[in-house]
Amino acid sequence: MTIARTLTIAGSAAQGSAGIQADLKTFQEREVYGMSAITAIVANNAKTEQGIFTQPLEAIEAQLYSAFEHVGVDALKTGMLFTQEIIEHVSTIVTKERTGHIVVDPVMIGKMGSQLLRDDAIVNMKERLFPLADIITPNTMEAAKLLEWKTIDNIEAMYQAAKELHQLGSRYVLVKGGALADYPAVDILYDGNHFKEFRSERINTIHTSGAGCTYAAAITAELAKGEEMEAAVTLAKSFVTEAIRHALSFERGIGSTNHAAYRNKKL
Ligand code: PXL
Repeated sequence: MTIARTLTIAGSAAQGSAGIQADLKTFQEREVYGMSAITAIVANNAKTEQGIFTQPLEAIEAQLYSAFEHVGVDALKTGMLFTQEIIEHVSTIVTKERTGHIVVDPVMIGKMGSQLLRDDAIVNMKERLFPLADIITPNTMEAAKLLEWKTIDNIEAMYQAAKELHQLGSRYVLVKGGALADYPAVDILYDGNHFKEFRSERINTIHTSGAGCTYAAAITAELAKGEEMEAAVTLAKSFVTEAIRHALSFERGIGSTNHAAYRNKKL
């Protein structure tokens, strides 16, 4: 039996909702084979002084080669890369391996406030990683930061941002508007010629940890299976909308998106 193969290169989110954990759960739900290369361990905890444990470059490299050499990769996604050195190293290896599809989720700050990308590494992400990407998936905050704009707080600005971000070299740009107040959840996909809007109703919940990771992981899974980009984003948008609609509260602040919700909806 064969199965589409996916790899996430990202941080481990110990509380289980985001990062590697969200990606692997999503891969499983979408029936692709999931692999991981952990760049850092994020374990925010009031009892410890440190919440981020970056992995050595050799450990990241070893994980990447395990995936590429022992299994092969049809599509990969990057999430938390944190430092200039990690971005440079991952970009070099990914270029050499000439992998299938590449989804770059330029995560910068987690829902719990963890810093996931150092400020001095934004330039490396733009210059080294974006040109390799089939799609980049910034939210409005990340898009503004990438473009050095103050804010993006309306849909017209999202269109303009998609246009300008496309010039950084990815095949597609998806600007995600989930954080825009007073609008439905609108995302804008741009391929350099055409725009396409994806809309879903706004769901009133604070339990959205992992939403961005889950969305990008679902896109990665569909691309690995050979779907076209628009179809991949359409499916992924439904997947993440259901994950937010049926989000999990653990009654201790922000809870988790529910990765099993889309499957249950289909039953
Ligand atoms: O949701 C963004 C995110 C990505 N990656 C890791 C995280 C988080 C949020 O907490 O911890 C590792």
